[in-house]
Amino acid sequence: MGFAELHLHLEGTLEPELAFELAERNQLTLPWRDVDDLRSRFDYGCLQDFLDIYYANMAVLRTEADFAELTDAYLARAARAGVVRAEVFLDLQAHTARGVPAEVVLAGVSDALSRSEVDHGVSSGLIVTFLRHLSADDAECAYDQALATGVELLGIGLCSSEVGFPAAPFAPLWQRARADGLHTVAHAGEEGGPDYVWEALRELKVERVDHGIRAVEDPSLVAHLAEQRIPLTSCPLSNVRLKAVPHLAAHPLPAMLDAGLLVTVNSDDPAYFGGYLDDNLVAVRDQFGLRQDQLDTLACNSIEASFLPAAEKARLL
Ligand code: ES4
Ligand code: ZN
Repeated sequence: MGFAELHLHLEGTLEPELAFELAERNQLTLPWRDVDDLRSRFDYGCLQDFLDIYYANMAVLRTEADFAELTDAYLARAARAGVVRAEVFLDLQAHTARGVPAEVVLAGVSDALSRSEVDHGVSSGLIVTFLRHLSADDAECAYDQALATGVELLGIGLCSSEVGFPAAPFAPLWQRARADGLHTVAHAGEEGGPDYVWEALRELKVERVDHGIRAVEDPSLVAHLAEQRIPLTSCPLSNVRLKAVPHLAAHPLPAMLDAGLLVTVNSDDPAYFGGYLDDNLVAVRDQFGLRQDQLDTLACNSIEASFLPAAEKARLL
């Protein structure tokens, strides 16, 4: 059975080799000597350490072709990982803020996504993610720009620095997107505790929670998530690299499965965290000795948690 990848930042699929190739093509200088120097920095103390490098590397993405190439490279790799459905995140504001127009970004990404079913056998959808360290006004403005391009969106999401940046100010935008017929998600409970997950559910009324691993610290939240079948898109290798967990053995994935949560495995920023969806699955299978029926549950969960229409889900299950 195939997997749906539901927590994947397109910018986080920028492999060092492609970053240097694009830098040369666009006559830009990256702040690293070479590919090895960049890779040597992939040992982060926390989420912010990673985000600093992630935003710096994005500077090389300038043209429609750059965005299409990045997206297509991910889809090709995802297909090899067993992905049949990809609902991908795009940090639009990180590009418009440095002068790349929304039309350029979205034209490149949507061009690659529109070919993905035929070229790679991967059905796809695009979720524009807003940066929670910027204002809600900035997010509204980016949403307007995205809609103005006419590119079809599957949903909106919230990401970037979590702790100290409340989600509540974004509630009007989430309400607006829902009224526009879009799906809504948000990162919560990665570095922040269970309160951040409650806030995403109560204030933003999200359909899915990205990460959400710290929900396990609050039994009443676990009960609510299980009862409502609200999906949690966990990213084990990401959590290890960003020190959200001290080591893989301490990851709550088995506890989440045992609690009957609709948990999925995803790769987050695979170029930065040591692997794609298949690498994440192998890591948790080997660490926890997951049985085939548990791996099947993860695959079924991912399809169920996707935003595909019911008939499409039934076809893939
Ligand atoms: C992210 Cl791991 C993670 N957390 C929050 N925001 C992000 N953007 C890209 N990766
Ligand atoms: Zn993420």
